[in-house]
Amino acid sequence: MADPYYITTAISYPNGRPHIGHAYEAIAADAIARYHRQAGRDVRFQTGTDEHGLKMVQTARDRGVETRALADEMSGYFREMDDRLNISYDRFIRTVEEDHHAASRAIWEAMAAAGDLYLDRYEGWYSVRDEAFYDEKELVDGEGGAKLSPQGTPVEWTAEETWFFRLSKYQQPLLDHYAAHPEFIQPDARRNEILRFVEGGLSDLSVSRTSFDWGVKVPGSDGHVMYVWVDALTNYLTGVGYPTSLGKYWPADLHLIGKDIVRFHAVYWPAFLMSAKIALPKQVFGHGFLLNRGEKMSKSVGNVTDPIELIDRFGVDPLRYFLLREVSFGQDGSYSEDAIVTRCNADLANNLGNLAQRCLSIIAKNGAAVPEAGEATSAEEELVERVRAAEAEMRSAMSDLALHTALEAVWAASRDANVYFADQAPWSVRKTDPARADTILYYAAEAVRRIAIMARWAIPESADKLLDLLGQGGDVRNFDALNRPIASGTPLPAPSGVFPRLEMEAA
Ligand code: ME8
Repeated sequence: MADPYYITTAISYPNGRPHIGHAYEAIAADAIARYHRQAGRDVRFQTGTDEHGLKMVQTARDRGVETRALADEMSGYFREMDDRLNISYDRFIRTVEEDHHAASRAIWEAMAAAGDLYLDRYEGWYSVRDEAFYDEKELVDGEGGAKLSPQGTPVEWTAEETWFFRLSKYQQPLLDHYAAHPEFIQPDARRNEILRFVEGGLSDLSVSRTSFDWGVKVPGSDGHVMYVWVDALTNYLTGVGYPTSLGKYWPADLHLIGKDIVRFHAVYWPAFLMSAKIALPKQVFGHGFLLNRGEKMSKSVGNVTDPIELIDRFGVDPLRYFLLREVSFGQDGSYSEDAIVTRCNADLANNLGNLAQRCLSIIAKNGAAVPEAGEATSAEEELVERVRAAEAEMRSAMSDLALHTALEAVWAASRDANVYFADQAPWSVRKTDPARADTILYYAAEAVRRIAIMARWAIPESADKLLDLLGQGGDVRNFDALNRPIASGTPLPAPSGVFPRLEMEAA
């Protein structure tokens, strides 16, 4: 039986349409999910939308629509974006779904049974934009003396009767867990922030609201709905069948989220789980933010990028490749039209695409089947060695979630294969030594096959096209197929370009 691997993204607030930051997270999680599938793991991948909370209520009110109607419409756009991006989710969860409400009630009851919930009056600061409570000492001064959250969002004074969760009780258990499992929070910069925060002391957390009713009803407590983060985090359990069972996918291997919501995932969530006596996820990874030409995206600046526009303009795989290759995974990254064009033309069109095109078009004119390989010279041995080394580097980088480093290694092999091809010049060797030319073409085709398999988790559609052109069936596209070389005599279809050159838009 294959080893289970459960990966989740954050579930997005559907109070507006998705932006490129949402696309980035989906792409990164999808790449990791696909990588593990190719490596033979039994992968479960969940994403979705987080539809409760005051932000949804207020946005719907501002737009003059029902909250549910807003959620339905906007959640649909997130799902459409995922489908356009080839996100291979197993479930797209919506927190309005009945099984999710049942799971949320169950974890609530488990926390109550542990004696960790009590009624009291909450008075303090709340940011609707972040859906987060903040201690007075965390607030910063904004323009005109306005108080802002540490994320720079407006806060309002809130006073109401609510249920509290005994978060303070979990300070030491959390610190012990972080110490015993240094990999629990990654990257290290995020881990250090959380350590400092928890070491500073934890106040009990307000976990229900009475001023609105859009959410999961608190069992046995009329007028209370759960604080949106309680139900939102529980989505990870809903997806594996909780409370009926936790199934084979729990504990999750990876919660992939953005750096702004690490506190919820690395402090509140493990505390809820400890209270409910459920095993903790293995890792929370807080990726960086995407910046538009180095600047934070914001509606007021008017630089929020619609991912659908980028897909229409550049294509899905170029966009995926750019984001995965260009951003050092875990850090912030910047995108711009010229950076996308430059990176994709260099690596996709001029490098891998060029090699495949040249090699396959010569083969097409000479029998349209994978040629026979004669004896390898040191040039072939070196090429084989480099491609193998790239595989080892890719695997090692991926075990640290260094997605960009993994792709860098694969593309270094592609560059080496291009150099091999140009040096060996099979088109000219053919005039004097056709058998030697066949050997060169065989090794070049084999290199393209391997590179396509190694790149497939990042650029699935293009890699599959390359593998189609190499006559490879659907059953030989995973990493185990790297151990079996391409067979001479495999008939090949007529070649066609896989990576069109991207053009800059005329100024
Ligand atoms: O936080 N670059 O939802 P959300 C990269 N509902 N990632 C970004 C980004 C950017 N510019 N902007 C946002 C929520 N993100 C909650 C999550 S999970 C149980 C509940 C990331 O729609 C952000 O960090 O505000 C988060 O991981 C995801 O997009 C959804 O953000």
